[in-house]
Amino acid sequence: MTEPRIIIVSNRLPVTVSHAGGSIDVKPSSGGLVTAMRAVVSDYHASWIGWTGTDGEVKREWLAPAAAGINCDLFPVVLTPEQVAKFYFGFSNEIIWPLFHDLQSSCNFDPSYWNTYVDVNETYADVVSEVAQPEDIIWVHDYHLALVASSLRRRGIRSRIAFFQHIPFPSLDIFSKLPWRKQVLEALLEHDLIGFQTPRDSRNFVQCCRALTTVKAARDGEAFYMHRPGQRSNVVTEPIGIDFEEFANHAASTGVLQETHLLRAALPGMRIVLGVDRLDYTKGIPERLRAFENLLENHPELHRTVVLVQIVVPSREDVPRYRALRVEIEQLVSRINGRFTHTGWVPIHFVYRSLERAQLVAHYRAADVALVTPLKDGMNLVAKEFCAAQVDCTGVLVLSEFAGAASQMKEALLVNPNDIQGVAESLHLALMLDPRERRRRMQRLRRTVRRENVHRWSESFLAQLQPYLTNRKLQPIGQPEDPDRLVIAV
Ligand code: ADQ
Repeated sequence: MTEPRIIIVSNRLPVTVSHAGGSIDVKPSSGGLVTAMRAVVSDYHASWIGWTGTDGEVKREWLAPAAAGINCDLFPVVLTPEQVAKFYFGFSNEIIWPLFHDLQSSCNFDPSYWNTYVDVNETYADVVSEVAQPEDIIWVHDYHLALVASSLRRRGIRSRIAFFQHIPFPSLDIFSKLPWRKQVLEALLEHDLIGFQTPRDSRNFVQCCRALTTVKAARDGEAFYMHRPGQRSNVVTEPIGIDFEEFANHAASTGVLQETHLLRAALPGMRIVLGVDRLDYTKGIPERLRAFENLLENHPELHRTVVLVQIVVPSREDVPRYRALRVEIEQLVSRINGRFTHTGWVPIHFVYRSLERAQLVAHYRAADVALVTPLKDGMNLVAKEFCAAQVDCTGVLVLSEFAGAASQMKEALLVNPNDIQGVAESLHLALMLDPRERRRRMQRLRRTVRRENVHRWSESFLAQLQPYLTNRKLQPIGQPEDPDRLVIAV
């Protein structure tokens, strides 16, 4: 029997199309989901369905060179300008994104967003039903597409469907604020397999289902069986990883080593503290800048010896809140630099653009400390990429306890990103840490990141679909023999 094909469905394709001045530009997309999935598509016979980021025309043949490059067929979803406004900028970015990152006061529960969200999920389901064969595995990604599986089920599609949530899943009291909470949960329960980044996210989801739907939940270790007559799904925790070998080998390459020397030579005698983020208010960039300011305030002996290199990749620039964040960051950088700069020493170097992979890896290698302090984050791949690139094991990771990565990366210095003084103290500790202790911590972190890599993540996640028969109305194989053995609790 041939291997089933994996149909990846995500909001964005791994390529972005733009129509600039009458010509067509096709570029790689950025962001954590795309980075991770691009690394694993070649492990499978895969096709990828998603939007290309434009509301203009898209022809499949324009995507062919990119598809050949990642060894995966690409199928574009076409959205109208109104759909982009209400589905992407509206429902996804003004409701789900802030709510699921515990920022409910930032939500705009505009009722017109929901209808467009339903329509656009139907549009994705239209493309899936054209592309997928019954034996294919359909793998839906993230909160933009919570309703695709239920639309496919209504069309009678009985293929195996998995869902992975890259961002956090909030607690019941926060999730309950969503006016369409029941519809979203009911739709998610149409998947055979539902994966989350951390045990806390899985528990939150199950607790919401138990409180707001009629489903019964049974626990077995860290997995949950969700069942009601004629329907069953498994909920699992599967923390996403990175392509460790690719990052580590790249970091050890001559090209990156040269780039690293150039970076260090440009900052002679300096200890380098590094921040790397997509522009987003969940990443805690202003709080981090204030923590660095606090360090300089309380430790004048560090003046002229340490710099913060903050790299920000532009994101969602059409959204006023993101534009305002950029201005806030620029003003803070300028104020702090104005306050502390001496001739020959500028404390904060702010880079606002996407970097080539080699340059990014060189920054990871050159850094003495990575300051990864999101206010809340599903996982955070930057923390893992930094460790993979630390081939000399000389760097220290300071990591927010609210990043999903914190549940795996215990040898980092864990901080509360809202505690400006606490972050400054941990940063000081990181800079002072004895080289042997740095090495010990980094070696352990690298072992974890190597073991829990992105290939293992996708294999292990998809393997949990195996107990299911293609026709999900049949009893799944591998159902626990003695359900009483399971703890019915969350
Ligand atoms: P993101 O919120 O996009 O992902 P993250 O996990 O940090 O966040 O990934 C960002 C990616 O962008 C990294 O791979 C990084 O290398 C890249 N990047 C960042 N700055 C860059 C720059 N200046 N130039 C080039 N590349 C840059 C979402 C969730 C996360 C989750 C991922 C994967 O919000 O919590 O970890 O999905 O599941």
